[in-house]
Amino acid sequence: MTHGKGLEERLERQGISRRDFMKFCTALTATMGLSSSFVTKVAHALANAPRPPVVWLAMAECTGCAESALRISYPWIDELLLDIISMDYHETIMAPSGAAAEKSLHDCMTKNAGKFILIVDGSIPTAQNGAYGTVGGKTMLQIIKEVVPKALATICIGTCASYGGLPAAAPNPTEAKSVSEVTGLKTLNIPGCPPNPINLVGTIVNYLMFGKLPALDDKGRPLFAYGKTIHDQCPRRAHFENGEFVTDFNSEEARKGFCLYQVGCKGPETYNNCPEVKFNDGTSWPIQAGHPCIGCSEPGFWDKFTPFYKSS
Ligand code: FSX
Repeated sequence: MTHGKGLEERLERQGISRRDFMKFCTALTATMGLSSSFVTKVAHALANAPRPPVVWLAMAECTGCAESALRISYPWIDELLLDIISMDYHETIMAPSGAAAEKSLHDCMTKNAGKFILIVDGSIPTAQNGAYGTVGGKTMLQIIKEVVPKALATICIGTCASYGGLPAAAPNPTEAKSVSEVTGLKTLNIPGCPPNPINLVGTIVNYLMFGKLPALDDKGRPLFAYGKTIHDQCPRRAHFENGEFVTDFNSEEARKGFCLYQVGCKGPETYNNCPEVKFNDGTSWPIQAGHPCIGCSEPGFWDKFTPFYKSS
């Protein structure tokens, strides 16, 4: 199914001009690490590519990931996201409920076996045979083991699905684990608590344009978004010498209070593109607002990075 001009017309009806749309495409192209010559191709993919079927499963989490993806950044990014994919199952936003909702999941899996993209947020409780999390009478553990092997690819959105995250923090009474830990299968991970929705859109557009998922690092994260540390991109870096960063926390800038390392900033060990893409329509991000990075997109978050306000 294609929608061509239809997407732009629908956006216009909501007051989003072609200029706004192209501005977003320019930002998205840069986020994806592509040159500006790809802007029109990105716009074309958003407006014309066939919509892949998508199943979105919510496991043990706070719903911050879905809120981040569907509600906050760019007032109309939710429309765009729902326009470029065919969301066949998402418990929070789908109209059917109860048995009809479960039938939608079953029908999508049967009709599109091996062809649908699975998005998962939240980690999987495994204690007591998965009894700490159930949906429609099945444990989350059962659902994940059933659905993941049938998908074309699994995208873990958020640190919980990617690496265990907050539900897996000590003492982890539910024995929460990541999707790849419980299935033994590789996943594409878009960590962050919450993650930035533009990295999900960039991953999907990469698939629409090139027919494959983007290149990943050794932790399953798209390199276009997680290729550099927060520190390397941080406007508060303490000190430069001969073009190279020198960890001099007694520098004038650090003394003025610019660098947040001494109050626990985990920017030097955290990979993410927050400084470039920011949150809330590009308004700000934690370090800009004066708060140290807490390492939320890294494996081992939360335990590995606490106490947050102590430098490691
Ligand atoms: Fe986890 Fe997401 Fe943090 Fe919350 O779905 S990554 S707790 S923002 O909601 O999973």
